Amino acid sequence: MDKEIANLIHEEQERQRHGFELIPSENYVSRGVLEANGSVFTNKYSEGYPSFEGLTEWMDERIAEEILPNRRYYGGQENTDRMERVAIARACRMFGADHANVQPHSGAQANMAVYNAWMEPGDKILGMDLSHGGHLTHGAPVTQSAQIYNFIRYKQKDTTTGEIDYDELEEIALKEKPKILLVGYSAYPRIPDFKRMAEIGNKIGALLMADMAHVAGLIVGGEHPNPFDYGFHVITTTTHKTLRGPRGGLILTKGKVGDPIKKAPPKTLENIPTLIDKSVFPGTQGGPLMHTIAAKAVAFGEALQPEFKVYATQVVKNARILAEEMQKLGFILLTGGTDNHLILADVHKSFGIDGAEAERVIDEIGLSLNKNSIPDDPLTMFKPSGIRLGTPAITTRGLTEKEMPQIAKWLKAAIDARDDEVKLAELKQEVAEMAIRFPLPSDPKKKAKK
Ligand code: DSN
Repeated sequence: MDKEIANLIHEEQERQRHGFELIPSENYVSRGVLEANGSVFTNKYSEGYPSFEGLTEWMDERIAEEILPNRRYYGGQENTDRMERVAIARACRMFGADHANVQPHSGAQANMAVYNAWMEPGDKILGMDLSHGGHLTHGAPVTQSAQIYNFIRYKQKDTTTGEIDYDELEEIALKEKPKILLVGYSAYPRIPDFKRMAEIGNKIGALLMADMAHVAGLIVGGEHPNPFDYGFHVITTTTHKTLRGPRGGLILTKGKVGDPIKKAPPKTLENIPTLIDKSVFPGTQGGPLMHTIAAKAVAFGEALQPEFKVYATQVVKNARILAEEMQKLGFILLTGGTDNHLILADVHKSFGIDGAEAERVIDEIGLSLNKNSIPDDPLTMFKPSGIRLGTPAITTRGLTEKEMPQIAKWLKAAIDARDDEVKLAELKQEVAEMAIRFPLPSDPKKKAKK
């Protein structure tokens, strides 16, 4: 119907098929997720919430699918209600949460909704410094969150190991008494000490918030600690990274579930689920994207299957081996390696090239990754010292430890051939030849010949 856009969709599909995605925050969704995301639920307005009645029973039984009186502002909700309840039930089961809000349009919206639920303008929040791995929405000066709230920072003590300076963090927390202690990062290859963080936060009565956008799928797959096991109160995440769903956000909470339409309850930790529901809608969002929630539900269903555990284990194994192979070829890695799905390399120190140039030449051969600042980067945001890459997407394509040495060799070869267009074209051909042997999970399966 629209040739111009259809052609661009086709070209993007071909780009994805003929290359490999190494951006650690991206993934390839299943056909089921793609179809739900493109479904007629996109036509529906569903401001408000379904009934939360029987919430704990949904976790084990199918009564999530019963039609119950809802808390919506529009009619025609018999299917959206049941679908959103299934999504909530699956989200709670994945993380062992008491409640889930599946409506945030993105991770940024999820974080803003939590801040808005718990803090007043000007209140303090303690999070990781941006250049040490924190995210934009953790108070980068250019964001709205930084204009409203007062962000204070902790850092890594030693960037060769990635160890966080917990003593400094405790000192800052006791002095500043932030309302929220925020753990969770976009460019950090190690696992934080959730127990120590929880102890520090509890000393000052802070809300313990974990932004697990990058590692959510690893938590569900048993390859990363679950902050709820250490007493955290809130987990925010995106749904499209290691969790392998549609682009979107999700908030998981511990506490007592109340009625989001009634007057706001007192700001206590117990009331967090309801405070957050009210903060998502009507606090910070309007109509939820019901087609995206349907696709989230499909992805959550997939993540609850035993195969997803195998996937998460392979993601971590692939990242470890890729990191080792890169080190053999001279890449200097921040923190000396990885414990999760992502790798941060200082290409400036390794090869005298900046991260933007490395991103460009590696892209030219069909491998996508992103330039990234390193802690206290001597270079600029647009031409930083580092590159960031990871294995969630290539593991979905079916790559295992067998293919990791080749990926590392291509990364180094592209950097070496940065001024040699002929060599770069040869490398692109090699990448494409391997990539087409590993179809996208959403590609139609070829029928066996009779
Ligand atoms: N933009 C995401 C990332 O790439 O890490 C974080 O939201």
